[in-house]
Amino acid sequence: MRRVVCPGSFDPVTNGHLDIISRASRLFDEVVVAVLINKTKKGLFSIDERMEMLEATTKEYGNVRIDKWHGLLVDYCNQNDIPVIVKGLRAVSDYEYELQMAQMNHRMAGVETMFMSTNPLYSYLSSSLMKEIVKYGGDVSGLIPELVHTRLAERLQET
Ligand code: COD
Repeated sequence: MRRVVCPGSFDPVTNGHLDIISRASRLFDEVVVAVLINKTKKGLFSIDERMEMLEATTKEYGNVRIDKWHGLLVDYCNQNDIPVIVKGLRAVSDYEYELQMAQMNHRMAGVETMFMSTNPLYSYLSSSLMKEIVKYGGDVSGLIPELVHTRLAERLQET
């Protein structure tokens, strides 16, 4: 079975993430979307909330599983028999850090990283920008799923 992991913060999931996940789901037998827990960075949504939104928005792909992990990604890969990481590249600015991580992950555990170029429709998209725009009532149609928009608007009203 060809299995890959798409790691990230997903706080919250955007159509840019979903584009990468859906393309990976057509290339591999199983895609595991792993929400990486970063205890030093408080997110807007809890890990469980992020996982719930990912479950709902990736259900239609049929071969995507959602999980969470705290620690080194390569340890997750080893424990779950996953030889490949899939990452989305938006711009040259993403490249330098991603290359460094890919090389380190390969050195540590022989895990390969596959980069997918972003869909030009979403190349300027990030979870942080979505939070900022929704906070001030801007238009995010076509950039995040409707259910994420609703949850984001509710959460930002509470804060
Ligand atoms: N288009 C295409 N791809 C996108 C878009 C978009 N619009 N937006 C995001 N992506 C891609 C990102 O490039 C990334 O690949 C993925 O989607 C997740 O994005 P985010 O923003 O949710 O998550 P990040 O960037 O905060 O996640 C960073 C990781 C948690 C993946 C990274 O830090 C990591 O691998 N940490 C694991 C800890 C570890 O092993 N550290 C040692 C590394 S050597």
